[in-house]
Amino acid sequence: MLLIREFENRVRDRFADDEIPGFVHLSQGQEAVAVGACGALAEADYVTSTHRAHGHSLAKGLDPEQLLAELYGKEPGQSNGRGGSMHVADLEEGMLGAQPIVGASVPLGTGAGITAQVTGADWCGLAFCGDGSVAAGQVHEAINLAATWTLPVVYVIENNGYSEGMTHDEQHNIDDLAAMAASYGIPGEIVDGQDVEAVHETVSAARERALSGEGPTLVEAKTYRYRGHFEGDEEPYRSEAEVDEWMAERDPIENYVEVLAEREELEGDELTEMRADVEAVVDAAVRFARDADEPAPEAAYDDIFVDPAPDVQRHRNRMKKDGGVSR
Ligand SMILES: Cc1ncc(C[n+]2csc(CCOP(=O)(O)OP(=O)(O)O)c2C)c(N)n1
Ligand SMILES: [Mg+2]
Repeated sequence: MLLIREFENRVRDRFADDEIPGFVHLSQGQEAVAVGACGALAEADYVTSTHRAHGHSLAKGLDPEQLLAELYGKEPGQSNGRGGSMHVADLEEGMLGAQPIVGASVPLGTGAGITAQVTGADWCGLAFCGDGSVAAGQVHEAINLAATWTLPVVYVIENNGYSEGMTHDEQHNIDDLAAMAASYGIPGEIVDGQDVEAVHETVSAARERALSGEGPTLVEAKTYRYRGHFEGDEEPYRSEAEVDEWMAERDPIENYVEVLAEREELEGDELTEMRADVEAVVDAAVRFARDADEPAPEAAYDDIFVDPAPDVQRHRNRMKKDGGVSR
């Protein structure tokens, strides 16, 4: 959680200084969901993510230097700098991809479940999605399919109370999104998304259920994002007091530090050392990303479909007034 928090502090600052191109969406405040959920997974499991993917990526084990290089659009990034913040993918680490299309992480997670079932694999898929995505049609289709086919998938809704500038009530007619689970005939679990151990426990049980052939679980983690929807968001839809209150009362890191201290599981300088280690890791990541090479201009056409599929071209020709003769 410390690594995610500090990594995103750097992303915030480097973005403000024009070093990171494109858009960035930070997940600060939601670290316990990413860490609790990914910590419950095995290395072989696959996750799918959203436009707010840095925390999920780091928690799944992606290399911070490579991840920051990807955000910088540099060649050593996981997608060779072609993806950036909203398209991070690393198949070796089990990260099937951040999806900027709201809701798209869910059918991708169902797809992982189909693959696992068809191949008889002993891993499962976990799809993160936001509260806003639950209002999208493809999300219901994908969860319904997984429920009907008893696929090994865990769906984790990060309910941070906002979908861009829309509040929960402007978008949903139910208070708890986990209640949707009843319509698919699967368990729906509500968990405190600021409590890393609670998330870990809930997702562990859901994973166990998935792997034992009982099918998917819908987990709703109630959480909060500290930063705007994107960096630069003026946030007219909420008050500073609301943000301050969550930061002061419900911070997942500070609260867990207290829990560990009470249990005497955090001793002496351990926390200070951990913070220093994290600083060193993110400092190195910034240096790495800054110094990394840009992709070569001549590589712009690598990894893309240059020629349209033959069928598409045939249909397009039929639509031309001269029947495509001029081609
Ligand atoms: C299909 C689609 N519609 C709209 C958008 C624009 N958009 C990007 S993020 C977002 C809000 C998503 O809210 P939520 O799912 O709650 O995720 P959060 O941003 O809170 O993490 C919207 C509407 C999009 N990217 N894709
Ligand atoms: Mg949201």
